[in-house]
Amino acid sequence: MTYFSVRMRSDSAGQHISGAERIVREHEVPAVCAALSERALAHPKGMAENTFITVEALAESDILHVPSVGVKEEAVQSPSQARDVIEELLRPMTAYSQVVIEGTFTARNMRGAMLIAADTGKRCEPDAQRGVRVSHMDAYGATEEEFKGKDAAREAIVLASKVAAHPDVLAEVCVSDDPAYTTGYVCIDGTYHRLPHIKEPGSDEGRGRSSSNQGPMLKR
Ligand code: PML
Ligand code: MG
Repeated sequence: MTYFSVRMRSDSAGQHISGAERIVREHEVPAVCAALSERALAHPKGMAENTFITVEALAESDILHVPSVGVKEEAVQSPSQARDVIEELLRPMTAYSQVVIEGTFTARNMRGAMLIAADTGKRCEPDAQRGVRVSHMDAYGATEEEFKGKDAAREAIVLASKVAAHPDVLAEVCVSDDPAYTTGYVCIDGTYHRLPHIKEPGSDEGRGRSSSNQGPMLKR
């Protein structure tokens, strides 16, 4: 059976507005294209001037099913507490946890995520401004209804599950690029630790990336 990857990204004046994607059956493609383009037009960051939708056929045999990460809500009250939780979780993985944390909060204008080597603290992406991007993913059995509105957490869990399934990824840290969205996460050992108040509302932290949503990934 053929599936289709449907991906949307939108921008205004060169600034990323929104990105989202699905993997669906042929009969769902038109409705999903409509729903994703509506999302770009009605985005809290402003109506997108340009929306790009890519539809690609995927053979069922090319689709890999991986388990969803477990979710743990952390009782975090402030950005500094969030940093402490990230530091505590990363410390057993690398001597460079501060490099990862600084990278998460200070990167600007990257198009993808950083990939940092756990044993050196050095970046590994061939193009540092582009970073690495995670794409072609969806929740198995997700329905159109569930995807009507933006559900940032649900989409982030799908992305984090794909990242976590890679044997060389030890951890992933995320701060949203949406200035109003102040919940982030660190995903490590198959658990997605949700961190409310990871940044102050209105902060441009997390604006380092465009549509990939995730911050540094720590590579084995
Ligand atoms: C969460 O609510 O669990 C974190 C979601 C991060 C969303 C990142 C984004 O869409 O910009
Ligand atoms: Mg986003």
